[in-house]
Amino acid sequence: MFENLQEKLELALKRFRGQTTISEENISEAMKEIRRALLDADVNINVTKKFVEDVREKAIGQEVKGKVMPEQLIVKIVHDELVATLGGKQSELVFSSHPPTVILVAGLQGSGKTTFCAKLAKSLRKKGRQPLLVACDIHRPAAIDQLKLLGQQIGLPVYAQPDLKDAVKIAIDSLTYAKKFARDVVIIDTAGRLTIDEVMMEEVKSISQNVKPTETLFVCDAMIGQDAVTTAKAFHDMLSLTGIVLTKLDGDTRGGAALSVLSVVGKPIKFVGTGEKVDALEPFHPERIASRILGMGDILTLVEKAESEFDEKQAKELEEKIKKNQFTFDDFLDQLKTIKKMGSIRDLLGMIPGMDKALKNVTIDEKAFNKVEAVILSMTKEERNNPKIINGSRRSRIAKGSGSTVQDVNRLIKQFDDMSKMMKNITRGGKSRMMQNFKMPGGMGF
Ligand SMILES: Nc1nc2c(ncn2[C@@H]2O[C@H](COP(=O)(O)OP(=O)(O)OP(=O)(O)O)[C@@H](O)[C@H]2O)c(=O)[nH]1
Ligand SMILES: [Mg+2]
Repeated sequence: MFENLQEKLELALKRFRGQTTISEENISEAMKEIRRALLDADVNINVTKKFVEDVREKAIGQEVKGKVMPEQLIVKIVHDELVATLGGKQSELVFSSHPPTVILVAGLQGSGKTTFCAKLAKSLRKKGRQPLLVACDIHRPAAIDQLKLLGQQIGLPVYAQPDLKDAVKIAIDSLTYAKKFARDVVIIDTAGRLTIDEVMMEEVKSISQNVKPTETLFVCDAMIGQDAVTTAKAFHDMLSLTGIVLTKLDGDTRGGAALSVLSVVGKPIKFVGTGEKVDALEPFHPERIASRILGMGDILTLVEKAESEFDEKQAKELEEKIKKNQFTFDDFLDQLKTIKKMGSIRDLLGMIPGMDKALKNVTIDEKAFNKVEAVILSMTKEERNNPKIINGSRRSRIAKGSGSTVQDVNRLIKQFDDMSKMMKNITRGGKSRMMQNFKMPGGMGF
């Protein structure tokens, strides 16, 4: 995420390394580079100007006291400015005191609206809400089916009227349906267009006037950069947005949209999409994103991801098994699946401070887990429960069955062995249960 910006900011800030004071001179040079870094990342020119000015003002006149080095001081100032530019505090979703809460989702074609609706529904359900998805994109032929399929995938209802060519009526009817079936959050997916066009704007405006949404979220493809922000402004003028959703942050985004949107539109980013899967949604925390931009990692998000995927009861059972030395390949397989649900391995590792940079030129085989899975699945139930019986001939059979080599199988069994021992030690050490689970696959070589 934002690798380029990260790299350039780091270079600019490096100027202060080894220096003992902050002077007009070193600030001037560094500010030039920061300015260039931001403009290269496609940050809006006014936002860039303000950013640089604010940092300069705060940095000049700062006394370097005690053990604090100029570099640390300036990194802190830039970090704080990034946090402010990104919105300061996290801006949470607002719920209506008279359910259902209506969330209207709008944006340009292909920005990720439909995917976001499903992601949001899934995450709200996890928090105990009862969402209803509403298919109001009557223009693209397959749009309704796409939402229905996503609904099926996450096990949530989708309200649609495939034969009705009136998005406004569908939206109004969905509210009646929601009340009748006690759905407390209604998420309305609307049609997208290639550019802002009047017919579409009128349609979505009319939906908005009729359903009076609590939240109107504009879904914005972060890959498009600040152009997307200009569109967001046009939508805001028409719909009074309450928040922005930045999607495709997992791609090669330069950061322009993220850093410009608040100042241009005046509305906060509430969520970011970090992948195609329905789990790839994160609440937007300015502080954490700022840390990521500065290569400081984002441990908090990592821990939250782990916590949301690990089931307390399962973890307890697992702990017992580990204590009794009964941890099997089947348990291991379950753990792998949980980790896979958390997202791409590179993204996860990148949240550990310093790792993003360390991994820069390292290729991570995202499919490494699949290979491990294939090997385990080629074992018989007995072998999975009691790895000790896996002798030479069994190993070559497993290798053949999984399309891998005997060395791969040997390595996995060895790693499994080492890991079981390591886990036993950790359990004895009494660390938090969640972190034990989380550490396990770390033993798997990637
Ligand atoms: N990498 C990545 N892809 C995403 C993300 N969100 C959506 N996509 C992909 O972007 C494409 C478009 O997503 P949709 O959800 O259909 O977008 P939409 O805005 O509903 O599109 P229209 O209804 O045609 O206007 C799909 O291939 C999604 O899988 C994301 O956060 N990251
Ligand atoms: Mg759609």
